[in-house]
Amino acid sequence: MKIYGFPLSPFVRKVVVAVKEKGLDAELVPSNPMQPDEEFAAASPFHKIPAFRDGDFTIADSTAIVTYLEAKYPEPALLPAAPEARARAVWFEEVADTVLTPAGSPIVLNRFLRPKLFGTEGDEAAALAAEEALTKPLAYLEDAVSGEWLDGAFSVGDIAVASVIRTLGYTGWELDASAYPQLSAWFGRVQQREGWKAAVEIEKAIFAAAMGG
Ligand SMILES: N[C@@H](CCC(=O)N[C@@H](CS)C(=O)NCC(=O)O)C(=O)O
Repeated sequence: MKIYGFPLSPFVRKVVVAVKEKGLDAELVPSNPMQPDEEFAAASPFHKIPAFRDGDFTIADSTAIVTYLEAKYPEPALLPAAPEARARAVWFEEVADTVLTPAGSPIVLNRFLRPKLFGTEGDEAAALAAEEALTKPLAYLEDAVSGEWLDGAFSVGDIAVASVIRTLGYTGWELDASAYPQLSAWFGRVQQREGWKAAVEIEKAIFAAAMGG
């Protein structure tokens, strides 16, 4: 199996963590959506990361990839069986993908990508506005944490939300434990999972290579 992408992307990390949570192995092939090579482009028609290959089968989009993994390797489950629980796992995945990520992306762009990778100046006002925009979804998630995970059993929802928080961490942004104590404790538990730790090791190796060692 191959995953195409770069692990700064929370969508890419979601897939890498899902693979490791399932005890599988996949090669993470560094792929740049702005400079797509042929192999990556064949798996991702719109050049978005992540994309995925398993033999002759290719698919793009983190949710589609996790859907494939879940169907092919059902255990351990990342989507619970009960209809309500499954819907809520997908809901938290969507909160991560469609609410948290767009709210936080100006922070990543202006405090990390522009100054550290593109060599251009970041717009700090946009980053500060994004910090403000994050407060509503983070407060929602703070109230949502129930028991050990976001909703009953550990699921793709936990992976997706934690993946966004880790991406924001690259910018120096930190989850404020005094404002979000439940969510901070939950994030600590996610980070202790073997699947997460294995994915972090892959991520570190890719970053080290990309940053020149
Ligand atoms: N819904 C997609 C979103 C993927 C996505 O937007 N990835 C970004 C990187 S975080 C990307 O490839 N951007 C480049 C582009 O849109 O051209 C998924 O879940 O995989």
